[in-house]
Amino acid sequence: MPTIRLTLFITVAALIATACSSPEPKPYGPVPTETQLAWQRMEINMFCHFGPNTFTGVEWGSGQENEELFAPTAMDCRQWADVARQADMGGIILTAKHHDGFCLWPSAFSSHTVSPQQDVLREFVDACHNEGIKPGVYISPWDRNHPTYGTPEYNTVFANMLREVLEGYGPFFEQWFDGACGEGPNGKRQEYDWTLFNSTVLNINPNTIIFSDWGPGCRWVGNEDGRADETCWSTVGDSCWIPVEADVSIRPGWFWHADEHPKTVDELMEIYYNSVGRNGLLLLNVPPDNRGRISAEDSAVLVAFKQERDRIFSKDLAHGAKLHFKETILHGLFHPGHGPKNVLDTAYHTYWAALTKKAMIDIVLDSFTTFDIIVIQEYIPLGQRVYDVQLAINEGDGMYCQTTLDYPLCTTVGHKRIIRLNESLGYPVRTDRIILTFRGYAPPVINRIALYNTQAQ
Ligand code: FUL
Repeated sequence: MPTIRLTLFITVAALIATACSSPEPKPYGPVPTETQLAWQRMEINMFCHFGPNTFTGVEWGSGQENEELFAPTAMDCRQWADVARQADMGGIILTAKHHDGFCLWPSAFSSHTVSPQQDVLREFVDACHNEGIKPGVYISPWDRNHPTYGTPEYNTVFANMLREVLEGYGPFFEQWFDGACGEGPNGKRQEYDWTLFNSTVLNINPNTIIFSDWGPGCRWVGNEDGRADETCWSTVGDSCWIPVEADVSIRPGWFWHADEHPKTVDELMEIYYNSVGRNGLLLLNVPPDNRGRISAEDSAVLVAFKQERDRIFSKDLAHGAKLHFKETILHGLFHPGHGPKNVLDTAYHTYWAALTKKAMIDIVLDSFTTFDIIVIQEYIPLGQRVYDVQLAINEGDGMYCQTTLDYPLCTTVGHKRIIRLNESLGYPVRTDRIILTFRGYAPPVINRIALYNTQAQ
């Protein structure tokens, strides 16, 4: 047998032996906790900035505002939860304390709060539970009101506030810690005791995702435009899984202001592609107005945003496709029970687990089909592995490579990658067969590949 064929034979035999001896693929690198996985799969959540700023027109209150200024005329937290549900957002995070220090619950640790009769946090949590929405909470460490801010004593005050909120109103699916650290009334900046803050939260609610600039539950995307990078890893170093959360407001400001208006559906779709479509979770701020309700303008655009996602993503053009392997015997090998056909179903826990770090999938469609979106999902319970994806298609008279190593279809995939071909290639594709080639730091594990046409009626 010539050497080359012998080598091929030995390689294939070794791969088959590997497949048979290790039927279940093992995790690679850091992986999400179950809580992080459930959080990532929420994909879009609502942020609600609400407080004295809603009535004064500023974005950062001084902390000296009169408590009576906070006077919503027709507050209805159930309406917030109802709007969130209609827009397919499974969680809402409320600013229970913003930088002005005003507490939306009657805290025993501050004199700058709502009255016990006006406990917004209570109404919010109850409304979320009644409407099947998960409540989350933003409690700003920066406090422009508290007399102890800027002294070591404040860290204890803040931990007490956390305990008071989490024990009295929790559990919360997410604890949001803003990174801002300004001066307090004494002109001093606080040295935050993050170890104390995080341990206080996790000792009370171990299943809370803690957001901050660096985690530990999830981390800030690095801008306030809702935009993740093209290359977006949920892994940090060799040992941490800290996925990205992309926050942005539906309006120019974080708080409601009478003269501001919401973004358009097209702008929200762009944000969606750049956040959820790049392995991030989108946290979309929808600020209640001075009545204490989400404005009709904002809820209308949110519902239209959901309808637009449904319109585009309800018809998977790869549904019912066939898969070819004969030309890619080496790259077509997979773990028993985890074959490539699993990428075509919608079940989350079925996936294709390749045996080689470079792996191909060859999808044959029923007929020539036009599409301008490819969605790919890695099965992240086994880690994030892929760093390069290439595309080749049948152009009618044979396979043609659309992308190259220099200009791959995408780099990272992660939980969800939505590739807009009009952006990456400059045009939609019309074909009856596509081959995707994945390169990973470990053999790729893919649970979904789908094709869509944004122009379809
Ligand atoms: C920022 C804050 O300073 C803004 O007021 C807002 O809360 C935003 C979400 O985070 O850092």
